[in-house]
Amino acid sequence: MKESKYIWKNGNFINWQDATTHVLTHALHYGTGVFEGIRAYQTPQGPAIFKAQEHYKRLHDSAKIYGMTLTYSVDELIDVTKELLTKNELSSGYIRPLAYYGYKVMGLNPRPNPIDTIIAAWEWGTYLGDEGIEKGIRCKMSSWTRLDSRIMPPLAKATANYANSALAKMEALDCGYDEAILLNSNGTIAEGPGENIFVIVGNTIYTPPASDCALMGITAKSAATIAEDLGYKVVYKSLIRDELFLADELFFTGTAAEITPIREIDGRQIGNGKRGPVTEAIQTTFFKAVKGELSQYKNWLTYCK
Ligand code: PPE
Repeated sequence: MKESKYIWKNGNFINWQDATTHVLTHALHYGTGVFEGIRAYQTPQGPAIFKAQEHYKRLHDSAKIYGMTLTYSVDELIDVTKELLTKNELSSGYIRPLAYYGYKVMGLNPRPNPIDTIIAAWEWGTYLGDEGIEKGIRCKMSSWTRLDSRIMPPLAKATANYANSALAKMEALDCGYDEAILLNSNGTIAEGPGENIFVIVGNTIYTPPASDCALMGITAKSAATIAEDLGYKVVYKSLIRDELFLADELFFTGTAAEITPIREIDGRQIGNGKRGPVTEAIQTTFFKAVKGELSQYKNWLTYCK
């Protein structure tokens, strides 16, 4: 990965190499942390953070679900992020805030430990490959089930949840695919290990609701807004695997994945096996919006200066 100069930790900007932690850090053993993934894009007015408010609000929501009280407010975290991008001289990049139980005592109760907060930012290109963004990727239906709220809260972006995602990701890669799609414990479609999924049939676009154990994606919401503005109908409903096979087009959304078409699932071609016209239209608008080229979406961006 491309290292930057500084990482912010508990109020201070420290050198990237010095942002280390004790091996008995609570979160390292028990996954007791909450995090975010945010992108900043290059715009004519300098780097702009995409939906900063929404991402830091979700960090606070994740903490609330886990009974954690964060040290820094949404506004404080946004200010730090602006400063971090500027100090690191990043014109665009990926931002990773993380709040976790640090080092003091071992044992399952995290609360006696301090909560440490960090924000890192670095250059990060396409998540599923430049070719994937244009041509679409190949997915595997995972043998792993997406965690449900009786086991782990799927709406919290908590570090522990990502062991489930990592298992699904590794399985898909080991089987020669680019990415996984997970069912929930009811057997309907949940999402990818780090992406929401959209299913296009004619002029209607379907995506699973929160109750199907999908993270409420911020990119997903943006894609849905764009789709509606382009004249498509967006419907949140439970979906079965068959509906994916029979879709005209499929795409993933995510901060890292942005908008990535899916061209195949388990050996079955989706639609015409390429990025479809609806996906392309949404993608094109999305990339213009994040780069500050469309005034109607300008409130999605927070500039550093
Ligand atoms: N579902 C999951 C499980 C998920 O992790 C993400 C983001 C999404 C949906 C999309 O949400 P949003 O980013 O708000 O549109 N996954 C983050 C982590 C990826 C990683 O590999 O790390 C991300 O995209 O930043």
